[in-house]
Amino acid sequence: MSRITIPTSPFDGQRPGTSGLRKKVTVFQQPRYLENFVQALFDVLPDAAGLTLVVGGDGRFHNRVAIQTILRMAAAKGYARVLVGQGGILSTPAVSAVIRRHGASGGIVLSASHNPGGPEGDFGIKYNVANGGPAPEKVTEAIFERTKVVREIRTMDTADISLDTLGSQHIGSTEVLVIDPVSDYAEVMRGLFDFDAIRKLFAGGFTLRYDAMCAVGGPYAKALLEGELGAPAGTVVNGTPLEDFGGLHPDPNPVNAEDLIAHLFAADAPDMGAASDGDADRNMIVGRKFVVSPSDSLAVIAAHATLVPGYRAGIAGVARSMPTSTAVDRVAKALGIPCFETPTGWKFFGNLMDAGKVTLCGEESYGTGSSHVREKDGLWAVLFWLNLIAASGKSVEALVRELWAQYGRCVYSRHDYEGIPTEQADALMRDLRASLPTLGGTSIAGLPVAFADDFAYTDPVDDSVSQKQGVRIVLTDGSRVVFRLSGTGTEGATLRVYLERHEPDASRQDIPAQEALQPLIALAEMVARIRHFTGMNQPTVTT
Ligand code: VG1
Ligand code: CO
Repeated sequence: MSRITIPTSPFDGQRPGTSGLRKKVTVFQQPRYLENFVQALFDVLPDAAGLTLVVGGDGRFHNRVAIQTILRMAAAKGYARVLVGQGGILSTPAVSAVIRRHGASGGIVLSASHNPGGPEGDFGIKYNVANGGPAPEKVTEAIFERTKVVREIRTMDTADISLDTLGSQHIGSTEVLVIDPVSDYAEVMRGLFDFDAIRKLFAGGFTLRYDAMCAVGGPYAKALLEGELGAPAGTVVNGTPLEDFGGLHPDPNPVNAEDLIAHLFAADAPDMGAASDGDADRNMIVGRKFVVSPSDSLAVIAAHATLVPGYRAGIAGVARSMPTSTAVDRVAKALGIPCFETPTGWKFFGNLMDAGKVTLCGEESYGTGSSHVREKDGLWAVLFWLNLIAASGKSVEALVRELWAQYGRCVYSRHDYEGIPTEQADALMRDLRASLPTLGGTSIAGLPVAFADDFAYTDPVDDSVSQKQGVRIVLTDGSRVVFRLSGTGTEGATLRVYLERHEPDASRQDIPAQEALQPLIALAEMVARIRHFTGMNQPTVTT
């Protein structure tokens, strides 16, 4: 059993996107593709002597193969200890919890999150730092630079270890500890929520349907909801992680989780519905015959946080990604706490949480979380809602309607145009950016534009600057249209168009979002010429 060095040459395009490096499984299956990236990562990290690394993934196709490769390389790097989830399984928020609870120096998450899985699907890898959160841009950029010059892979010539047996094994002098994927995470949840109150809620007949979408959220949801909180068996559906997610697209929104929506709109609908994504960091909350927008969910959580034991003392501040609706800003203002606006991607929240500036964060893309870990956390959000319902005695719909009554409704929608040839998407953004200086103060499609810019962010903690984070066109009444290209896709480009309009008039708050947003949809087409550049007459996905 010895260290070996394998010669290699760089692969193009190993730049991490919004959340790690994501490519087709077939790309990752190329000899040395994963190894090069991991070597580049290990090359930019300091010496690993005495340090602990956490490794786990969402169980998708290629997960086990990748984990064995990484374990051997981690041993060659010289880690004292590697903690790996049993079966190679760890949800993204669980990786974050394990890093923090065990004082690890970092962790590797194997997931392409909400992207489809299976041999024809996607795979991904992401590095999290010692605070439990995604590596900041300066680290991901350093890794990318290193991938361009990597020439040798350092590994061990050892057999695979058993990922299914709990306990300690060794690769060289590195201890590999296979851990229960749920227990650390469950302990964090017990410390935050009123489990007794939630138990009483279920005992009193409250019904929930939690759709884990055949992804990694299943074991966590089953253990906590059905195991510990007394929800009846069958509350968690699609609860066994499958390598191809059973062919589902594990992206919890009303389009991909249509089965859940159908159940919540049926005559015998449960009181609440919920779903999580491939790596269980996203969540969708649904009331009986009532869909909750993620931006509203964040605002409701912020407004009532002190009803939950872990947040009883109040929240320090909130943060949202720029395209997320301003609903939470309004709540923050009323609470007298700061609200930060960051670029898209959870990595931008880490500094704010470490500095104690924010407690809660969220994104419009079905991501919500708090400083209990440094990732968004799907089941945490579901438990938060259950705790709020238990403590307030109000339904999902009532809590959202109360928010609208007090602050007005931020009518919101996202239009995705998927699979655009990259050159065409780039041309659209280039033209749009070029037109920005002339838009402020004019009227487009009859709507008065206050300003138009390309969002840039200066991190208030370390002063790092991130440019070109999305084009926004803001009207004089605060309505907005935002354009950006996805940084998580693996095929062509995806254009995301985000639409927001504030509706204070209660009598107009039930107008369907697409109808209420029609003027902004027209404006988006006029300024960006989406049809011209994409050849598409309508979005591929509307949420
Ligand atoms: C998308 C979402 C973003 C989210 C990211 C990772 O990124 O818009 O809000 O943080 O996915 O989520 P993009 O660049 O495709 O818009 V997950 O659950 O896939 O790790
Ligand atoms: Co995810």
